[in-house]
Amino acid sequence: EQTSTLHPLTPDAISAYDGACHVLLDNWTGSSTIPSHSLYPHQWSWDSGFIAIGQRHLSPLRAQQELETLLAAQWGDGRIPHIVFHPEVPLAAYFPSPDFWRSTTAGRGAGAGAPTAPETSGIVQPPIHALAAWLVHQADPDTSQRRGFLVRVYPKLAAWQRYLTERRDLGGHGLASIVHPWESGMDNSPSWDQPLAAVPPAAPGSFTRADLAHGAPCDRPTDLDYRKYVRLALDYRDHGYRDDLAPHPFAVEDPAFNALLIASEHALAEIAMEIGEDSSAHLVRAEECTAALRERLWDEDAGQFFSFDVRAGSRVRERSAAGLIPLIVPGLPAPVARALIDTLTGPHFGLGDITAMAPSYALTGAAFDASRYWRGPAWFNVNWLLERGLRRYGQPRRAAALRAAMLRAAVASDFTEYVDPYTGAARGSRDFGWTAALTIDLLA
Ligand code: 9WN
Repeated sequence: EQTSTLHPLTPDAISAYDGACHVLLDNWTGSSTIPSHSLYPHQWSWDSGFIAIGQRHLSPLRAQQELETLLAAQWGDGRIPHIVFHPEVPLAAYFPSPDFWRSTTAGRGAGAGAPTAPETSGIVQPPIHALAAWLVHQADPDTSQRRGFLVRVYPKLAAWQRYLTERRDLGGHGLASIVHPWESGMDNSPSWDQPLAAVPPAAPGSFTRADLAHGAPCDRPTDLDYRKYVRLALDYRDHGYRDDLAPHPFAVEDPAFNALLIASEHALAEIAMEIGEDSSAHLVRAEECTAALRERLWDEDAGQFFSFDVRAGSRVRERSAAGLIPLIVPGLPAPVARALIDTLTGPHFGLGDITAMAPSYALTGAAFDASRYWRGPAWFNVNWLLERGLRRYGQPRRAAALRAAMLRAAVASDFTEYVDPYTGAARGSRDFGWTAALTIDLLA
């Protein structure tokens, strides 16, 4: 295993690096990394992408294994499940557990090609994986080549992206739809309130939440949110997770999900070139998706992207930070990039002025709540993406300030899951995987 060279470090940076390494070592299970020992004791899909991006500086081999373990649970139709369950963890430790998803039970996941092992969920999360694989390769090309890393993961990543651009194009305009709020990774974002309004909640008391044993109720989604999450997941499960059969009462085109899809399509093109495959189809798809993103989700008056509710046929005019994440997409027209940066640094998100890290939802939004999960708190993965976007679109000073703020907040909060955007106070679980991993990436 090779450790990559880091920039000269100040004492603060050394302590940040040291603390983050401990979290990653402690959360490593032998083949992948859990987000948290308390709240999330299994492997999560987009967490593993962010974790691999940080882990590549510490152990490129483990970073490769992180992604390989996730991809070993890929379904026949190409989907990467949002959770890969560890068999030795008691069922009661996390809800919904494998007996809820029933991916390996005949007639449930089988129609969509779920593997016979391991147990997984049946929904997905944002497609950061090809981008992560490319960054992991670049950290140590020798180990990657020796292990045939890119050659092995490329067809799987290509099938994953194809699943999203083909089977999940539910709106028919060239964007992938999410069919469950958990698929966005931003579970209780106010952007899902409208599309969820007509979803009938599951009966109260028909399931037991495990999260409230570890998290403060005011930091977590509400019971009503959970009852709707359960209803949607059960309906999908009972249609064998088949996108051609499931009614998908919740179908939303999310700008962050699609921005990561585009960034990953560009990464796939790089990977294809590196291993001598044809990259042109990836570049064409990236361009088509970028055009669709702009046509369908860009709102010039608001200066940001909004989600599109496919069932209602209308935009959801909620200012989520998801609508700024397209800043990671290459080739945005200058006025679009400029407007996104203005929105990020203006009164709605307040970056660099009111807030040190961007909130997950506008400070000015009617649903803003500084504590409740994706309805206001600042998250490290979102801010890591924004930091990349600021650098991409010519804002190195703003990017450096955000980087410094993230490092301070990560260390002061013991690598917490999310923070109050006004005070930086820690929220959610501590020693959180991607917070530690992205700290290491920012220091590298
Ligand atoms: C449901 C693991 C995951 C993250 C998500 C975050 C949270 C799960 C939950 O934890 O979601 O998937 O139980 O709340 O919202 O982004 O991937 O860290």
